[in-house]
Amino acid sequence: MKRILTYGTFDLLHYGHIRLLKRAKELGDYLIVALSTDEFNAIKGKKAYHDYETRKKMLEAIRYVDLIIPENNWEQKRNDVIEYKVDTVVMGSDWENNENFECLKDICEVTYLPRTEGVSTTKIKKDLGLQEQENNVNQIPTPSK
Ligand code: C2G
Repeated sequence: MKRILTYGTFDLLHYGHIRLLKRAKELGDYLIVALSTDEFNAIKGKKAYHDYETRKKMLEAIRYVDLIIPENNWEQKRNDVIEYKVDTVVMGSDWENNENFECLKDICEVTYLPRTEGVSTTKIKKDLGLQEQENNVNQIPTPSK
């Protein structure tokens, strides 16, 4: 059984995340997702909309995901690979050549998959924010003639 491991925040789950998980699972038989905790997101400088438990429940509903473990820090990856007998670590191409993953190449394969263009949690938040502003503008009563 080929065991795959990937890491991420997976906030405001979107088709970029789903495509990553689908392709990662296609590389093996068992997919483990190390999900960033809220505390680790703070270290990463990220503020997720959904808390860890909610993000975990959403990932559990995805057919490609077999196990979810917490990602508490940058340093745990080597132990994760050993403890979960991981064959391949998979990440999106925005992580290509990142030392946090390159350093694992002596104990497992590391594969970077092309990132899905046109969608990101940041873009969703920004676009929604803009739409809200537009809605507010639309709600301003037009001056009576
Ligand atoms: N991703 C993607 N296409 C997108 C958005 C994200 O392929 N349009 C991939 C990312 O490359 C990553 C995964 O989906 O592999 C999860 O993305 P994030 O939740 O943004 O993860 P990130 O904050 O990059 O956390 O230790 C590593 C970090 O925990 C990764």
